[in-house]
Amino acid sequence: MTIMKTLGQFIIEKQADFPYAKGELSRLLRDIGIAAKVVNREVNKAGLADILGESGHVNIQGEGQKKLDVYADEQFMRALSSGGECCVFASEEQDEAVYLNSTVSKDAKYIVCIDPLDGSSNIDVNVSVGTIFSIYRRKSTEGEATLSDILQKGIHQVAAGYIIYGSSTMLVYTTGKGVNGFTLDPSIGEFCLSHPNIIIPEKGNIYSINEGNYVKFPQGIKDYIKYCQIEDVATRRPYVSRYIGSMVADIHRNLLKGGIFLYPTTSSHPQGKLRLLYECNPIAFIVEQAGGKATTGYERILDILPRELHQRCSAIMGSREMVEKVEDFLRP
Ligand code: P6P
Repeated sequence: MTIMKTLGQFIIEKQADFPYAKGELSRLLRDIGIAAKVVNREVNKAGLADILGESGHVNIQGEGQKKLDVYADEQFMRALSSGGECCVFASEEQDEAVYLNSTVSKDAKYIVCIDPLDGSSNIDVNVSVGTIFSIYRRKSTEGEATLSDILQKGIHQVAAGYIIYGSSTMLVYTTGKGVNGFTLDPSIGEFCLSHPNIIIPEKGNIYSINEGNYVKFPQGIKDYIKYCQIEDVATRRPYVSRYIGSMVADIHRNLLKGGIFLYPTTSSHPQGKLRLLYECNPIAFIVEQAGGKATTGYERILDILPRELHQRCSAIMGSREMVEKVEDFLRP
């Protein structure tokens, strides 16, 4: 009989990996897990409740905010501000970072960058969506945290993860010692360890890219797409094209099966479309911890020093050999 291990039990067990840990990060991860269960409940009944559709607001990205976007943002901010371990909450849905200086959070050491509901354009058509989060320790040691505490390189993340609200709801995270996946068991309301020590296959035959942008891609990306489509038995080509348009879903599939996810620069998004702090950095940390590679096509994503909160970057992430092949095509 397999021993069931809940997220909470796992977090506490792994806390021993950090000798000086006093439980703050464990409590922070627990708070995220709680908010994820609340969001999951609403996502699962979205079709029934009056929670579909547009909220009528537009976020800083100029994107129409869905009602569930706003709801998810509120739930994570509420859980983190009441949990007392988070001093700054930087969200895709908030123009500016939220500095949680309440009495509960006055000694908080952690910063959370989050995309509360990624892929939200898919919500109304019942396609998987996700939450992506990234956790840093503040660098400053006194006074209130500042923007420079948030704008840290991805290599300084202490933890990162995503929740995928799909055919089942899973929470996948890393604290820098491997990647583990937990599936929500609705009958007991607990995330249970279902995918221990996730390793992405070195090679894969799935490529995920929005080929509708073909004419806007750099030539090297166009050449790589054609490479994927050429028949070659030895390299299992032509590859399989799979693109959901929900980053968490595309990444999760490629993480388990092997493959590559590409959101390169385009003529309409010369910096790339995806956001560095709460999409690319956390996913890059997970992909690298699972043995894969995550670059912009030219440099390691985790080495980028952010200049601004909602900075964008291009993303080529997945099975190491596949990412390196794209880099070859992009090399002058
Ligand atoms: P496109 C969703 O809006 C998102 O941020 C990611 O989840 C997804 O991978 C990407 O944008 C899809 O963008 O331009 O292909 O629709």
